[in-house]
Amino acid sequence: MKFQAIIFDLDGVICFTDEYHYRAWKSMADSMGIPFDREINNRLRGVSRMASLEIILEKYQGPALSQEKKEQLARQKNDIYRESLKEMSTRDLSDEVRETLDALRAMGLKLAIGSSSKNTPFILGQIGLKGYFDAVSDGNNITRSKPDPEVFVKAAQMLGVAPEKCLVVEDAVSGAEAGHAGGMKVACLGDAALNKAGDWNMKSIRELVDIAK
Ligand code: B16
Ligand code: MG
Repeated sequence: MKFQAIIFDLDGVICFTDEYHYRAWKSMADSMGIPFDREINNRLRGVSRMASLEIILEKYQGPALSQEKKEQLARQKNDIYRESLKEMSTRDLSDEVRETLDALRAMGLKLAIGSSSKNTPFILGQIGLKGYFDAVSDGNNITRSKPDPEVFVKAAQMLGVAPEKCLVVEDAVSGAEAGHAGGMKVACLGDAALNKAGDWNMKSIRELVDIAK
């Protein structure tokens, strides 16, 4: 087999919390009168909370904002986002994702999460995947966000697998760049696949079973 491990992004790959991120940022931006649309939102995929805020503030035209105010705006967004997460359940894990994960595991592959999100443990609990992965590397154990490879390099280290034996699965162009920067091959879905950012650009996550053979 080409790979020993698969490292999955979370938002936009395992579950579709990306829509909740969009709505929460939209609500924060509207409250500040900042123009924000889905095109700008695509630039936030895989990017950390504070770096996402800076991208949104590119369109802000009012008086300079203190660091404290910025942290308050990020908190405001996260509070709205967490309310949406509370509504999530095992129904938010699709059959195709669950069946693909189980098929890959049955092939003997190690499976990990590599997400920029600090909410990763909460989300995994909500969708019934707490304790499922062999390693979880997320926004709580990194200092540099995607496109820096840190989150994936740490996941590979936790698994004890060399980067060239890891396949990263991503929906964000920044995440695909992070995987490549870490010396890994990348299979893309969604926005990153449309932008042909991966070594494989998939229509369905089920394609991983053939890619990993
Ligand atoms: P949080 P991923 C990323 O998760 C999201 O794509 C990105 O939109 C978000 O800003 C980032 O997590 C941080 O999330 O505010 O929950 O810490 O795609 O890397 O799984
Ligand atoms: Mg993502």
